[in-house]
Amino acid sequence: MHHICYVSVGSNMGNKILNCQTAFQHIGHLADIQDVSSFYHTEPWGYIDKSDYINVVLKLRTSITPHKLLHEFKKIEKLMGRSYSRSIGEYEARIIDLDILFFDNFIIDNDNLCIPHPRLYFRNFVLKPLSEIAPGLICPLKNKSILKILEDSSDDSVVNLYTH
Ligand code: PH2
Ligand code: MG
Ligand code: MG
Repeated sequence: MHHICYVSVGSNMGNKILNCQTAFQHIGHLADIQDVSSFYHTEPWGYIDKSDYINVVLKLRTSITPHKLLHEFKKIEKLMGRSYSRSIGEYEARIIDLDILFFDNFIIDNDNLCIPHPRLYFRNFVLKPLSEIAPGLICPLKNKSILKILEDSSDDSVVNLYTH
């Protein structure tokens, strides 16, 4: 049984593009990477005075379960040197962050895993790259397309196509 999954990849430390590309290689061992959005240079969302991010969204085809995928993503984040010292409610700089956005049309609401990702509706850094590769994808919770969610979002944080 195969599943289609959308993943947000972000980095705001070190060589951000290279960090994302390294993550793609690791993810490629778990899933078929079927599509990759452009890289976006994004304003830090949810905090002030932090480094800008590079963000990108992937479309995956995989036979593993959402919980297993989450577990594997945490392993990749650790392997790549991410530290987790943040206090609750605060974001810290990260080498790599891998977040599951959608997994087929599953709706999961556990302590450690929530799909669709609960904050995607408020984040241009997710909605812009996602709308590039999946504008017509319907969110199973909102019953709206990604394009419509982007149009309806009031986030005004800056998200630009990355150019060298
Ligand atoms: N991730 C966060 C918090 N803020 N801002 C941007 N621009 N990109 C991110 O990936 C990001 C963020 C929490 O994971
Ligand atoms: Mg995140
Ligand atoms: Mg995360």
